[in-house]
Amino acid sequence: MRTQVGIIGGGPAGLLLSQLLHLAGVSTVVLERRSRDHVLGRIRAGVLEQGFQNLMRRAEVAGRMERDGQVHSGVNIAYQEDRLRIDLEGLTGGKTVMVYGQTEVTRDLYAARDALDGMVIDEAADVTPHDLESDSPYLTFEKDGAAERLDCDFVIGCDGSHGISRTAIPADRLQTFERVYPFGWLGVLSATPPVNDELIYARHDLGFALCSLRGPGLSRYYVQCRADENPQHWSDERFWTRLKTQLPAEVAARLVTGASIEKSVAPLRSFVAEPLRWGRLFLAGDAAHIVPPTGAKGLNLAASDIHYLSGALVDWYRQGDSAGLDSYSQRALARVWKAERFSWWMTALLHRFPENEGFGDRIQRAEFDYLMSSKAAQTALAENYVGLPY
Ligand code: RFL
Ligand code: PHB
Repeated sequence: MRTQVGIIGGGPAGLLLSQLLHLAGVSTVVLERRSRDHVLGRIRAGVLEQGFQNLMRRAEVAGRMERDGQVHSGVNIAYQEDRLRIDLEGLTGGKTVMVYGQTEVTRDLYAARDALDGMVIDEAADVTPHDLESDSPYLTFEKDGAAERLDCDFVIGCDGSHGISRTAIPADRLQTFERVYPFGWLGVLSATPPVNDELIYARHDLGFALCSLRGPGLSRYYVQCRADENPQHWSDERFWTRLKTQLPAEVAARLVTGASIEKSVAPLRSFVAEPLRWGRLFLAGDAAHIVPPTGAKGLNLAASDIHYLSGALVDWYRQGDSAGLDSYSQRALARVWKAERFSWWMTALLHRFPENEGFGDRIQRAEFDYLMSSKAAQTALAENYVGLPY
């Protein structure tokens, strides 16, 4: 097989890139390790920045998002019983976020690739890149037990945090930066009306909690847990009791509980690999960087990487111009590090750090009190939450 751009990973980053390149006349093949049902069964992000929404429009996949997504003009932060609404729209000159699940984004992208006869090969095993330093790299993989080879001009690693593309870069050519947090998030999806029409991020003595949503009858809640927590040890009742305890009383009183549809634990981690290029290999999305979900930035960062990278590849194919490819790593990383900072800051503000009792707790409280009293601090939060410019 031969294509122009070989993409490893059929998550949002890989599918979005494939769709944008296709519309610009560049051929792609996406190799995805899992089955489509598995990919579409993952419950992940829910908050889309305007830059992400614009990319969906450019990719001609925004129809359902425009119809079913909810525009949110504010977000709430609670600290014990105190509550603060951050007026995203008012503080950013009119910017908002869209609540629309990553699962739906991925479904829309798959539908669009299918409609254009895009080549997405699922259950591709043992995907391995070769000759990345040459002008003619290729990928080998196994499909239905048969060995396959895909020749291409470029290989794009969109294979998430546990992918193989990053490991193809020699260790002495890659620098990594990491912070592992001593906790995780236990998430529950339930077919219950959301407790609030806007998100509530809550800090309580017992730890962090988040009330999010997917639609009028579908709620997504999280509570801070141990990083190695087993979700099976959490009955629905145990989860609801913990969540209620950690929310302001007035919110807890309104909480409608019900059977969970999905329950999972996500460890919290910050990670960046530099640079995002080695020869003809480019990394994008979670393959290159991870943020803790507190700032709602992971999926949005994958999208801004794809914005830079798709433009750079199109310039190369249309005009033979390699400037965009040469500056991709530096441009993307500049935005990545700002989102890393914001996600780290939100995480530090809102979680209980086991080693932090005493001084650290007081500093967190002071940070929240400052936020309550300062429009400048709220503006800084709002401008990061809606997404820094591309
Ligand atoms: P993905 O989605 O992980 O997709 C990578 C794909 O690559 C496949 N793959 C391979 N394919 C072939 N060969 C291999 N060797 C492969 N290895 C892996 C995988 O099967 C998969 O299909 O990465 P991508 O596309 O970069 O997208 C990134 C986002 O998924 C991620 O950043 C977000 O989900 C993070 N995130 C959030 N981001 C936001 O912007 N807003 C949010 O509100 C938000 N909330 C969250 C989140 C992540 C969470 N979890 C579970 C970590 C909430 C949670 C709980
Ligand atoms: C979600 O709805 O899953 C969600 C929302 C906001 C976050 C993280 C996750 O910061």
